[in-house]
Amino acid sequence: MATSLKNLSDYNADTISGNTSDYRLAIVLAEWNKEVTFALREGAYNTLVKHGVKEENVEVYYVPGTFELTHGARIMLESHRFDAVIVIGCVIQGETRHFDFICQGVTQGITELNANYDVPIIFGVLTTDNQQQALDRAGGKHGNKGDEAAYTALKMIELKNKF
Ligand code: DLZ
Repeated sequence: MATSLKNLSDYNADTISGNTSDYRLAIVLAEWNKEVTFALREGAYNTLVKHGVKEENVEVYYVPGTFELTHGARIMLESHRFDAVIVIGCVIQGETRHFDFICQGVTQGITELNANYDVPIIFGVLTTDNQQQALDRAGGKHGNKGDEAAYTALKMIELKNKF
């Protein structure tokens, strides 16, 4: 796999240039596979704060599983209180096709929200074959996907603020 040797959380922090102290973000988090999703939350939260977002301007909300992230994100959008929403989940392949339905459902759901609302929703969802692959991407040898989600959120707010 092309990314297997890469720390996925490498990004150029110098490219963040907006006035991040004013930014307000929601993180919506699935409690399913929480060993992984809580580690992703830490990555996202710490990266936002490291780049100047005020701690009190980052709000974290929980939903039971990744499938509920779409509705959780929609609640955040309808509140009109946030500049970006980060959704965090972890779907691990099991013995049934549930994996496919959850992945398809959340991908489609978040895509539709992104197309129809004014506020960016960042997709911090891991979809892996096993738990080790997920842990490798939640603060392990492949970095922390939560860091990337936070960076992406800042870049998208910055883009929107240019117009
Ligand atoms: C049911 C289910 C299964 C089998 N696997 C996962 C998973 O790997 N990751 C996850 O976040 N959620 C899983 N869920 C729960 C669904 O996301 C959802 O919460 C339930 O289907 C109820 O709508």
